[in-house]
Amino acid sequence: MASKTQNAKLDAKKVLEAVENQFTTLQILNEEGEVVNEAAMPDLSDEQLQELMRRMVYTRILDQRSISLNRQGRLGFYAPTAGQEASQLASQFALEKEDFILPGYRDVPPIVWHGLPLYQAFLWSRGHLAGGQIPDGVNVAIPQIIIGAQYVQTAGVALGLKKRGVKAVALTYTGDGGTSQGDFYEGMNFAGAYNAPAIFIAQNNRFAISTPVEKQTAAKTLAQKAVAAGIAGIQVDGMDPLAVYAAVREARDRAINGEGPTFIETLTYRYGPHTMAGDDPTRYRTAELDNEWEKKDPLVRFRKFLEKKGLWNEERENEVIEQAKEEIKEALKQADAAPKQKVTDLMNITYTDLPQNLKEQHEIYSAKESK
Ligand SMILES: Cc1ncc(C[n+]2csc(CCOP(=O)(O)OP(=O)(O)O)c2C)c(N)n1
Ligand SMILES: [Mg+2]
Repeated sequence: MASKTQNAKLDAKKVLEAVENQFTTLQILNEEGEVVNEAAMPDLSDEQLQELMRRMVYTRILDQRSISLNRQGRLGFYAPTAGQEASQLASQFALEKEDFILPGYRDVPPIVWHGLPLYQAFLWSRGHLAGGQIPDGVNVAIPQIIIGAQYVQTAGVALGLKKRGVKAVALTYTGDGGTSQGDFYEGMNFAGAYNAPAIFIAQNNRFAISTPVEKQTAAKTLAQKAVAAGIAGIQVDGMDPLAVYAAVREARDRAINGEGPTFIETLTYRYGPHTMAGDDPTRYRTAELDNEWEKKDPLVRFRKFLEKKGLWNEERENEVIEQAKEEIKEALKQADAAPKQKVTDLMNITYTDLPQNLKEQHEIYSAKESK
């Protein structure tokens, strides 16, 4: 590692400003659904644009249903997603089936759209082991609860893909809070050092539970954290599905061409509480801030964009809503039909050969369970 020498006194402010000024926000669609950056427009067919909108509408309904199912005690852990549809779904949309996704706890929609059956996502929410048994050919991990841990795992998966010569990437999500964790830096640094085909996304929804991002870090952008890892970094408007898609698609192209990992900060917002476990966002967020972000809504701006092109209308949207409700109902039925979880099931899926100390417990539980 060669470095140039310099004798001038360190101008700390100038050094920081030079870095910060590089990280402006990529936007393609403004809040009115107008294209403001034709040059960055991704190459998507009319059908693909409609499909992306369909997924965002569907996922908003899934979020509403999941919240009410949680309140009825029919789902377990749930972290609301409304507001983050462009960030979560346009990023997944830019991937291919052979790519891997390593999600955080809020990123259930991207793994469902990547192939995890919805009923399994419901079982995962309930803490049922069948929720974590990913079908063959579905390249997703179950959502990570430990903040940032998936960044390290992603570096490993990406390196594995590279070593096997597979033209695919590993993509992971964390939040703004996640970028304060050691694992965040370790994962990106490792992937950079090994030039592994990884895409690291930080969905900056401005809060880590109740802690605002300004209190998390002195960095003016999260995107600039890529610099220290020696990898590409970009900040995108996370309420703009086209900007998110373009950034991820380009990151994917670079990664599979051997040009290394990318870190993407998406500027977004969660409209709901942190999780359904009882935090009250009105205690740490103002109504003004909520309103400001609701005006940026990804569904609203994408709908306007598509309507102007004659690619979307109310009827189409209602069809999607009805289909979503129907499929959610079916998935719930399927989740309800899963066999009751047994202690011996947990032992059986964890070990091929039970260790001595568990053999005895296995016998005790088998006897109880067969009654
Ligand atoms: C290592 C670790 N520390 C603390 C927690 C508790 N915790 C759960 S969510 C959360 C906030 C994370 O915020 P952020 O990364 O911004 O993601 P968001 O929930 O906003 O999507 C914390 C601190 C945890 N799960 N893991
Ligand atoms: Mg956050």
